[in-house]
Amino acid sequence: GADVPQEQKAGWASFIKSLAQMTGDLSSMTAPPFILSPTSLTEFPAYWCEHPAHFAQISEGKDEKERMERVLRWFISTLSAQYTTRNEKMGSEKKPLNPVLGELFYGVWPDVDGRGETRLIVEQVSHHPPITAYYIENKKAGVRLQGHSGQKTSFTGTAINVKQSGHAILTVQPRNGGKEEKYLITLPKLRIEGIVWGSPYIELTDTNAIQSSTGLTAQIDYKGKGYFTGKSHSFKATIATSAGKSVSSYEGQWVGKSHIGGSKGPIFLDTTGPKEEVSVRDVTEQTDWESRKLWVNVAKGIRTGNYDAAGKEKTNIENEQRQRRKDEASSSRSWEHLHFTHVESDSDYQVLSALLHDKLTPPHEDAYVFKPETMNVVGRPN
Ligand code: 0T9
Repeated sequence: GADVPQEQKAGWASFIKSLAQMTGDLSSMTAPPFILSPTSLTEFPAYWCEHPAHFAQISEGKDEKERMERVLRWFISTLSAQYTTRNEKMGSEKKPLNPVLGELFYGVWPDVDGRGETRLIVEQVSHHPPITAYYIENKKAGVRLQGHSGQKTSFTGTAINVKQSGHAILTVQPRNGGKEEKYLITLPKLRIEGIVWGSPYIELTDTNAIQSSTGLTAQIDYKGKGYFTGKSHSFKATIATSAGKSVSSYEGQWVGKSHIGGSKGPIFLDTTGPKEEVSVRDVTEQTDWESRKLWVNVAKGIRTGNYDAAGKEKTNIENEQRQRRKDEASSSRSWEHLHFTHVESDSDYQVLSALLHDKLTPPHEDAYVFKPETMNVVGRPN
């Protein structure tokens, strides 16, 4: 534990011990203060759009192939935000705040250079296990993303393996007037390394896929140090037809440059440039269920090192939630989602996963379908 503060070394050691007993969901485990983040998991879907121009430009692709390539470019461009932001901003991966059921997060990327405004709506749709549903839309560009995200974690003794559950569906209305296209995005696996030292970071492993309704498939393979390039955070991707014929390939680092064809080919993407963080209304203007308002005192405690205060505030929130669940049970009412409707089997997923020919992908998955009529609803009555 070289990176663990002296007075928290014992706490870190016992946290690592308890990881060995963990059964799939470590979100509710207590961890030593130095590893706590003041940010809730409901904020994470914003990482899908820190390159809003790549998102908007998907629909400008002139044909199916070009649009698939743009989907892949946007997808790869999201990875450094999703998986390395905490290391960049806070020195290591940190344990996010575990959202409460019904927690909300709203954001926007403003219209710049006529690309259109992009809006983000997030709702915590399950607390145990934690599941976050999100909807991102750029109406003008004709591009929208709907998805949900959960995690199953296991401890190897030195690393945490995270299998992501859920999927996302990207819907694209081509600007040239072509037929609407859908893309199923499956999610990569991750490994949290550096646990023993107390400086965790994420490496992506295995593969994920993007399956288009046009028949084209992109497959992305991830490798860390020492495989394709000797560099960490590397990937190779191929786009293939439904007959399995390769159309194009890409390789490089998802935290840096990647190339078309081979490692010496033309630049496909350079993610080292600036990311556009989502704009969020000031806490003083937020409603009670919005993430930053809900957690404001806990976050303040964590930021200022006042962990006792943070702990007390967190307990208050948890007690209030427990009481709500009790009240619901005794009045036989159940919690209702504000922005999403739960469906047992996602019909888009069903169609697209059948095209994917991926034996590892189950034929059915549930989903949280965004209710378009709630697009302008901000917050719920208390
Ligand atoms: C969806 C993303 C996800 C959420 C986070 C595993 C993790 C919770 C889920 C998968 C986003 O699109 C992408 C990025 C980071 C993922 C988190 C990293 C992490 O450590 C947490 C888990 C629950 C922990 O807090 C582990 C405990 C900790 C001591 C290690 C830092």
